[in-house]
Amino acid sequence: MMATALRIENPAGTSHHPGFLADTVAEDFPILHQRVHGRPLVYLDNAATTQKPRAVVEAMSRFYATDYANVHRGVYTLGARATGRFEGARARVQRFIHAPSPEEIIFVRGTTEGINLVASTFGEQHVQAGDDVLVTEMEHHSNIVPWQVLCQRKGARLRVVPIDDRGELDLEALAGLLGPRTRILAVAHVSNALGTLNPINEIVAMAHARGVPVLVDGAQAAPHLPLDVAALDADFYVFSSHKMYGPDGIGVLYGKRKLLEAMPPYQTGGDMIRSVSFERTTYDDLPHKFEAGTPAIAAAVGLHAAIDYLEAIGMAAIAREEEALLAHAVARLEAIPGVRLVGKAAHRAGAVSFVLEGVHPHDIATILDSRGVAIRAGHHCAQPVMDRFGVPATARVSVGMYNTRRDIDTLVEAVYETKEVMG
Ligand code: C6P
Repeated sequence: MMATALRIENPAGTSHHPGFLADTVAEDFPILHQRVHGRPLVYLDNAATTQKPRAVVEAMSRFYATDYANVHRGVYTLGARATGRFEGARARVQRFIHAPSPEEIIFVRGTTEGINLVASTFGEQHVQAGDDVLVTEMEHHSNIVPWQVLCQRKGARLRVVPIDDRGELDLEALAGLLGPRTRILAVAHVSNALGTLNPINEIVAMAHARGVPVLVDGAQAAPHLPLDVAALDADFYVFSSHKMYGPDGIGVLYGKRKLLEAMPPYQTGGDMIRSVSFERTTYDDLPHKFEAGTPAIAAAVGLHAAIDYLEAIGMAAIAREEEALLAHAVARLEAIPGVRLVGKAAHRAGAVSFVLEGVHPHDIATILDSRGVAIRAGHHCAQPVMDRFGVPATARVSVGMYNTRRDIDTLVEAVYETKEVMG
C-alpha cells in the first residue's frame, strides 16, 4: 500500500495516456487477474460495485486477527481497540468528504439505507399534506421510492424535475418547481444509468436560495470525484463503501449537525440510548442516536483502508484519468454502426449507456461475458430513465481506476462480434 502510494502519487498530472494509473494499480487487485471463459477478465461493471484492493482485504483480515471486539461496550482492551478503529474510520470519512465534524458522519448499510433514514425521520418531521417533495427523472429507485412512500403516507406531492434528450437536468424546470411548499430536493450527484454529472453546486445553491434543503445521492460520485460537502453546503450527502473500493455492508450519511440533532431516531435499540426504563427512554448524542445495534465494524475498518488507498492515489488524478477513459469509450462506441448512446451529457462520470439496434441489452451482456467482458444490462434500478428514453433497458459500461484503454478496446471488439453473431 505504501509502496503504491509512493509510486503513483498524482500520476495523471504528468501523463496524458489514459490507463497509466490503471497499469500501476493493477497488481493491487488480484481478482482482476483471472480468465473468464478462457479470456482475460475485463471488469466494466464498477457502477454496480467495485473490486477491492489488497490493502482493503488485508486491513479487514488483520483487524479480525488482532483487534476485533464489539464497539462502545467493553471496558477491556480489545473492546477499546475495536472502538478506536471504528471511530477512527468515522474521522477518516469526515476528512475525506470535508465534513465539519465526525458527529455528522452516520454509518449506515449503504446509500439506500441512508436515504430511507432521511425520508423516515427528516421527511416524517417536515413533510405534511399538501407539501411537495422534489426528485429528478434521473434518480435511482433508492432516491425515488422512499420519497414516494413518504408522500403517499403524508398526502404530499412527489414532483419530478425532467431531463432533456442529452440526459441533463432541466435547470429552468427545477427553478420553476422549487416552490414555497417544497420541503426537500433529493438529487443524484451522478446518474448511474446515464453517467450524467450534475452541476451539483449550482443545484444546491438554487434550492437554498428558495430555502429548500437538499439531499445529494453521491453513490456514483464518491468513487470518481473529490468531495467537499462543506463547500457544497449539502444538507445531506449519502454514499456506499462498496462502490468506492471498500467492503459492502457499510455506507455513509453525512448530515448537517443542526438537522441531525433535530431529527428523531431512525431505528431504536442498543447503542443509541442514554437511559432506558419501562416508562421512558432518552437517546444518545450524535452520531450514535442513528446507529442502533452492532454496526458493521470490520467494514468500517475496510472503508478506512479504501479511503487511504484512494487518497494515496489522489481523487483529482482518478477523476482526470477516468474522464479521459470515458471520452475514449464514448468516441469508440459512437463509431460503431447501430450503436446509440443513451445519455450524452456534456459532463460525465463513471458510466456510458448504450443500445445496439436489433439486439437486446441482455444478449449484448451475455455475448460480452463469453469474451470475458463484464458489463451490466437492464434498467439499472432507474426505470423512469428507461421510460424517458423509450428503451426497456440499456447496456452499461462503467469504469474504475484499474480500467485501461485496452479494456475499452476489448469491449468495443466484443460489441462488433455481438453484431456479427446476432446479425
Ligand atoms: N446502483 C448500479 O448498478 P446501494 O445498493 O444502497 O449501495 O446503492 C443504491 C444506489 C443509490 N443511488 C445510486 C445513484 C446508485 O447507483 C445506487 C446503486 C447500482 O447502478 C446497483 S442498482
